[in-house]
Amino acid sequence: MSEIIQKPPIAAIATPIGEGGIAVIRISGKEAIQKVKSCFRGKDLSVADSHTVHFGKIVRNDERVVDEVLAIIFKGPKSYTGEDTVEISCHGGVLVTQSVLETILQQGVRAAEPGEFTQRAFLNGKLDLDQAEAVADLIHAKSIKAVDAANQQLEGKLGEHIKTFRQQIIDATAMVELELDFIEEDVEFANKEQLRKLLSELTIEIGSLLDTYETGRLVKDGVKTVFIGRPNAGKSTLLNTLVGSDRAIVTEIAGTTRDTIDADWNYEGLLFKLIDTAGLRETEDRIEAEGVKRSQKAFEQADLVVYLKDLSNPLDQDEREEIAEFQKRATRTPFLLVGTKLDLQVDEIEERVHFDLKISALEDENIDLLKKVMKQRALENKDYDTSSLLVTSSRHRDALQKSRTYLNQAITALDDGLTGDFLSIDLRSALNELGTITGEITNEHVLDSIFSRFCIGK
Ligand SMILES: Nc1nc2c(ncn2[C@@H]2O[C@H](COP(=O)(O)OP(=O)(O)OP(=O)(O)O)[C@@H](O)[C@H]2O)c(=O)[nH]1
Ligand SMILES: [Mg+2]
Repeated sequence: MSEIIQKPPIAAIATPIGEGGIAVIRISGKEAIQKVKSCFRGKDLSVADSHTVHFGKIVRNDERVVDEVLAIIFKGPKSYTGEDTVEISCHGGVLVTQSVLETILQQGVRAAEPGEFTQRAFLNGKLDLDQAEAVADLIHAKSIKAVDAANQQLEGKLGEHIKTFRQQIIDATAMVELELDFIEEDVEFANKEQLRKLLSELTIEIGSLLDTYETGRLVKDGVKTVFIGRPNAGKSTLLNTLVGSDRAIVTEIAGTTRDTIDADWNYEGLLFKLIDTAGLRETEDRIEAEGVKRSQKAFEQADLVVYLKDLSNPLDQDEREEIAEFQKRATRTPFLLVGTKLDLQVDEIEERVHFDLKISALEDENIDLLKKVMKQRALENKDYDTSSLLVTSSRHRDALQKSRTYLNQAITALDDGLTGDFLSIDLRSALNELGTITGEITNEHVLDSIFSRFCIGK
C-alpha cells in the first residue's frame, strides 16, 4: 500500500439533504480530530481511541449549543480515506445539519468537492480506480442487478483480473528484453513459441472479459426499450400496464401521445427504461409531426425495440412495409413484433408477418410472457449470474480493447520476425492501457471526470 498522505481537512454532509432521523457529517484530513474537538463538548476527542463513539455537543464560538451528536473517530490509515476521520451523527433536520457543518467549517476546514473523500481514498491506495468507480455505480444503481455488478467490482474482482493480465505481460516483456540484452551475441530467441502462446492466450482472456460489456452496460444503465407503432396501437396502455400506474395518457383518439414519455420499470432485478412514443403516421399537425420525429430518434438509441400492431385492424401493405423497414434498420438491436388487443383480434387478419407474441393489455393476456421475452431478448439470451464479473464501464472497455490491439500487434511483430524492441514497445503500451483501469497509470483529467460523477460527501 502506498504511503498515507494526510491532506488539509475537508468536510461535507454525507447523507441526503432532507428531514430524517439522523444525518452524518464527515470530516477527513490532517488534524480532522483536533478541528472537531475545538467545537465538541464531551470527552476530549484528541485522546480517544480509533473506532470509538462519543456523545457530546457541537457548540458555536460563543458556546451556544448547535446540536447533541455522536462523534465516531477513525484514525488513519484505518479509515475510508486513509486519513484521520470523524463522522458526526446529528439530528436529521436540514437546518440543524447545515449548522453543524458550518460550525465545523469555521474551525478552518474546507467544504469537500464531489467525490473528494473517495479520491483521497484512491490516492492513499485504499481503493483501486475501478473500485472507486464502483462506489459511484453502487450509489447510482437503480436495480438489484446493477447493485450486484457494482459490488463485484468493488470487491476487486475486475482489478484481480487486470493485475493477472499485467503480470503476464510483464513476464512476456521480461522475456523479450532479456533477448534484447543478448542481441549483440546473436543468441537465438529461444522462447518464441512460448511467448506467442502466452500472448495469444492473453488476447483470448481479454476478449472474454470484453464480451461481458454488452450485458454489463445494460445491467448498469438499464435497457432502453422503445415502444413504437401506429397511433392507437396500445403503446401507452402497455407502458402503463408494465409500470402499474397511469403514467401516460390513454384515449381512443389516434395521436394521443405527442411527446416521448419515459418510465423506469424493474423486472427481475433488471432496469428497463421504457419509452412510449407518438404513433407513427404522416401528419399535418406540427406538434404531432415533431412527436413522430422524436419517436424515430428514440428508435435509433434503443437497446430493445418493441413494435406494437393492433390486431383489431387488418395489416395493410403500408404497415407491413413499415415493419419490414424497422426490422431491417434494427439489425443490431433486438426487435420484438407484438400484436396487441388480442381480445379484439379480427379472425380474418391476414398475417404475412411473424408475431413474436400476441397480448391483450386490457385482459392481461400474455403480459407475463411478454416480460420474460423482453428480458431474454434484451440480454440476447446471455445468461449470467450475480457472481459473474461484468465489464460495465466504457472506459474499461476502451482500455481493454486498446490493450488487446497492442497485444495483437506484438503477435504480428513476432510472426514477422521483427526485433525485440518493436515487440517491447507494443507490450509496454498494452501494459499501460490495462494500468489505466486500476489507476496504476492515470492522469488528472481522467481522475477529474471520474470523481465529478460522485455526490458531495462521498
Ligand atoms: N380491447 C382492447 N383495447 C385496448 C388494448 N390496449 C389498448 N386499448 C385501447 O386502445 C386505445 C388506444 O390505446 P393507447 O394506449 O392510447 O394507444 P397508443 O398506441 O398509445 O396511441 P397513440 O398515443 O395515439 O399513438 C385506447 O382506447 C385503449 O383503451 C387492449 O389490449 N384491448
Ligand atoms: Mg400513446
